[in-house]
Amino acid sequence: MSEKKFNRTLVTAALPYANGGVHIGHLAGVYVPSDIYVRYLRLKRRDVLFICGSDEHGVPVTIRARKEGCSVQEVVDRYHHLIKDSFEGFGISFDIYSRTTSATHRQVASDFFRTLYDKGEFLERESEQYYDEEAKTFLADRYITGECPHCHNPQAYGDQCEKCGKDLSPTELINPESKVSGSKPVLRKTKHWYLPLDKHQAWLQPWIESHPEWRPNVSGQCKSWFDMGLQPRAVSRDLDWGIPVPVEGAEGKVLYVWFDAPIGYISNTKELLPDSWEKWWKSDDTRLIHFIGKDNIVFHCIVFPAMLKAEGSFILPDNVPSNEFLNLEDDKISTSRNWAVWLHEYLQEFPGKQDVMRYVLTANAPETKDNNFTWADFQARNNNELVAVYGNFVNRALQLTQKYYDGIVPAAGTLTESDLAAIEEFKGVKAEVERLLEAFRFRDAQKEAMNLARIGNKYLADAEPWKVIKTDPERVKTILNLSLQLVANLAIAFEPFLPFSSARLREMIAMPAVEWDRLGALDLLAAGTQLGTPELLFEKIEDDAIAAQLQKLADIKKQNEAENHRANPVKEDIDFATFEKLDIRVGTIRHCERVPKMKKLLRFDIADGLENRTIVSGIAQHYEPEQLIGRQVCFIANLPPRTFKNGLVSEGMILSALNADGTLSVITPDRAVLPGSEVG
Ligand code: B3M
Ligand code: ZN
Repeated sequence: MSEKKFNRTLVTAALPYANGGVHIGHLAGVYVPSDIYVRYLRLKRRDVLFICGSDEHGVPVTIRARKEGCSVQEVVDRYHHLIKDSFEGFGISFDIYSRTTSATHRQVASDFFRTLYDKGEFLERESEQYYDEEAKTFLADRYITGECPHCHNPQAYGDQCEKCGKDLSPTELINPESKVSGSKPVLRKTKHWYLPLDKHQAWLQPWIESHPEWRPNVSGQCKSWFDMGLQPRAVSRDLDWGIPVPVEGAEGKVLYVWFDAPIGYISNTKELLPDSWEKWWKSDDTRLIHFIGKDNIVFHCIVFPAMLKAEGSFILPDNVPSNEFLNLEDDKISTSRNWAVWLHEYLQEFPGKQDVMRYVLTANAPETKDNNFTWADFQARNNNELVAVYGNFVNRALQLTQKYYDGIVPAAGTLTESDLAAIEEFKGVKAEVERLLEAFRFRDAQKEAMNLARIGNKYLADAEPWKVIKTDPERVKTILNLSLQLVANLAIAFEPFLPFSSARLREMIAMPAVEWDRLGALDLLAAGTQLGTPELLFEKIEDDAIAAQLQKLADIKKQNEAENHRANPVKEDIDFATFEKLDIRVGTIRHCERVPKMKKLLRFDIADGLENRTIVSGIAQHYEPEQLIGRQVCFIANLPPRTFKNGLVSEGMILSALNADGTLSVITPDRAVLPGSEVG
């Protein structure tokens, strides 16, 4: 944080596109860290607002509507609610979660554009863009496909080739085609408004350089943009979904989604606080923090600040913490490939386990590099950390108090050296957690909180009150008093990270309020306090729950492969006479057995309507012999006999289809025919 004195903090979290649900990548990258931060600030009694909402304009939602065959309005309505509920389910504590189709936003975004327009902050430029003459519409880059000039993938998009990953512009595509009508698009002149970022570079660059505390991935990306030299950027589009460009002669044009979306932070604040929103956006003593994913860096560090500056009355962000990406089981998370753990599904499949996911995503947060989520790690962190360390300590302390003192907090006597050593160890926790949270180092901060549980666990294991109770019952009172103080500290320390568990724990220890500033205190629970009923704070996650998730992913992978499968190119043509020479027939398998010492081979005794024959086929890895006996198969009848090493002779070849995943299927007539029937 810069030395400036701030009196309030305005925290925004990137507005997710309402073109699908939200998944663990969103949660890990933006919403869990921002929620931890805001919860912490609230606990510190700082003046804070937490703003978010759905991003309901732009091409992504229109593509989704086309895919689902419904109206764009239906799409954004459906996903807005799904996303909102998912966030609520995970305890993401926004002060407002609105949408960019709200009336307030329309007005604010429109006025914002108009102000910049009136101040002469835009360039007007004509350019040539692809137009679909059949559908009578200009085409967004994503609506044009064609051959990639680099790798010759025939299905590249106008903005990117998903096969070779290269960024493209639509005019680079070979044989472009409109996704809307399938027709060949033509170039047409169109006019747009541009934000001259090149003119803004002169102040943007030193401004970002004045923030050495920003994460290196953020400043690094900005630096590479500056090195390339900023270019004017179009802020309008030819599209029929969005906020109309509020100037004369702009029919059919809407604000570019990346122009209107960040203004959503402002309009949602205004919707929440119609009378006092300006204090949050226009006073120097507000600290503005944008939590975003790494693909949004340029928009939040360069484009939006340039817009705010051009408007003239707004503050600029003080920090833009951005995470790298989270992969899922070593593969990039992708909405279109359905490669994700969807939050709404998780909430149903793991009811009451929101904190487990919050914990795992923070423990494994992609703060400095891309990271990987695996279900095995999820299970291990739950079972070995939440259950075995945190839960175990809490449970032992509460159960023993229940057993020895009917759940009433005993008074501590004189502290021993080992008590003092444990106290010494956890003294620094508050300062450390705070330092790390203020520096947006959530992963380390949570580790520090977990350390508190480790200290407690070790203390209890070393002090062994269950043994001492037989020889020195007075001493046990001190041990449990101190343990319970540690338990109460855990409820506070984990409050920003695991709010559901902290609330449950507070109920169990009869500690209604969280006083963050008392974190570290040893008199949080007064002697004589009657505790509530102890329950397990976390439960073990069994192997079958994990196996079910892995199976689900395996099914998705299989489905994707099937959808993307392209068969091998067809072989060179042959003439019909050559084909006619092939004698393909149906035979009935009379007997089938494995060939000793030949792992791959099956030996078939085939009824062929003549003298019957033996065929040896290398399909033993795909079938058990019993599965095949009695079945009919197709075989080539006029190949010369082939002798195997062990002397076996095969009189033909059984036909089968090889699947892309390596599995194999013999070809069977779909109705029984007489053995020897000819296939043609
Ligand atoms: N909707 C992009 C995204 O979901 C975009 C963020 C807008 S933040 C103003 O990644
Ligand atoms: Zn390509």
